[in-house]
Amino acid sequence: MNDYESMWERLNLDLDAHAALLEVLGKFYGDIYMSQTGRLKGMEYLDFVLSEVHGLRIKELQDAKAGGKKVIGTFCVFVPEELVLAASGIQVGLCAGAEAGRGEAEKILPRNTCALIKSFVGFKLSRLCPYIESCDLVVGETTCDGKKKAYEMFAEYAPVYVMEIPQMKNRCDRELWKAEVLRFKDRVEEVTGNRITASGLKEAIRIVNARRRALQRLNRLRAAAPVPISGRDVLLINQISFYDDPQRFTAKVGELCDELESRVGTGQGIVSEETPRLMLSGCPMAVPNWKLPYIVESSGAVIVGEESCIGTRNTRDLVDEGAGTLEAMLDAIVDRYMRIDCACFTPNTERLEHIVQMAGDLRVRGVIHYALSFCQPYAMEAYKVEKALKAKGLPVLTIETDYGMEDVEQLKTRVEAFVEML
Ligand code: BJ8
Repeated sequence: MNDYESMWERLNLDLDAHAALLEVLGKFYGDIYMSQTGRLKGMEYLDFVLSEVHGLRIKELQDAKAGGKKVIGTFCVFVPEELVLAASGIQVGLCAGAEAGRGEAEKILPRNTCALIKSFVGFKLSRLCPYIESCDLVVGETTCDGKKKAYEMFAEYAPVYVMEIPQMKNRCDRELWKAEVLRFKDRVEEVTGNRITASGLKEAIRIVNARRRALQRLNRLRAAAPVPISGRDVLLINQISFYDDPQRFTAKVGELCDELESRVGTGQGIVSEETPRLMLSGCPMAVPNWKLPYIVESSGAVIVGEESCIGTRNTRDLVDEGAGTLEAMLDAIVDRYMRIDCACFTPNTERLEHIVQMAGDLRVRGVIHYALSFCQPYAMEAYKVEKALKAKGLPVLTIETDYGMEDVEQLKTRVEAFVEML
């Protein structure tokens, strides 16, 4: 048994099922990522992190825990990482994008539950996720009904804490959200045993903003024509931002952007300038959910933006760094997170405005709206998104799918037909 296997055994993973999962993941990654040509040298770091996603990164978490740090897992970009970092904790994203564990999940969840929820519940019940097993606290949130109710069940298996997320954006909703941020601060302090100070929070805000700025820079550079990096690679970078050490990640993305900048400077692209530019909009694509981007980019188009929580919804807004006192910094955090335009809000007109603006800025020829099957908030909002984009003369393809591979051929036919008519 190698070192990682003994670590996974200590974490009580199902070793055989876990080995099978890693094998499938490796093959999938090879087909979708390593088959690309003209990748940036900077992607080697991301390939390495992904290859060690259940290895070295988990070892780092275990070593940090042995040194007294606490690990806090999340499923939603509403959970303010700044507070966890300010209390010397480590925050990791737990959303899962794989089908493994679905059978176990369906024993306790209705079959008509979205794949993302089934995936995280299935990973826990099947003992497949070393991140969940490393967590001292798992933070849920009252966004969609499916997640809200799933956390009640999840709490039977893991230490769950739920944040209440408002559903509207009136003054009373901001008050509720502020109270929730303060309640979360207390809980983080209790779990970590560390008090959050003004200087600690200032530094945490700086660290998380720096990561957002690095990803914003990446998004600006990828928008060049010809397109200098594939949508798949940018999605992977965004996915890894939820797992990796924030400062190391920011430095590596900075290096990758330097390389990208010189590529853009010399007019080098990964596809010809005539290749139709598309944008994805909708549900988050958690690692290793690469199905749709792969289909799109092997159908003669290139993805230049993701309007999603694993994309610009998570990186667009910064926390105001001008605040000096702890109270003012907490207010700045409250305000920044209230700007998230998740489809769980009503009304949610700012999302439509952002999508139209983004499609214009990125000069896309069309938008693919992506909702996971049984995700009511995003599937319903697709109607308004389509209407807003069509009013600007932009074609939209609406897709509902899950993590299964059964519909790949059917999706490919639809995407190819869409790309052809652009
Ligand atoms: S802020 S998008 S990360 S809630 S796909 S579980 S909505 S039924 S993920 Fe999300 Fe936070 Fe919103 Fe972003 Fe429910 Fe839909 Fe499933 Fe979803």
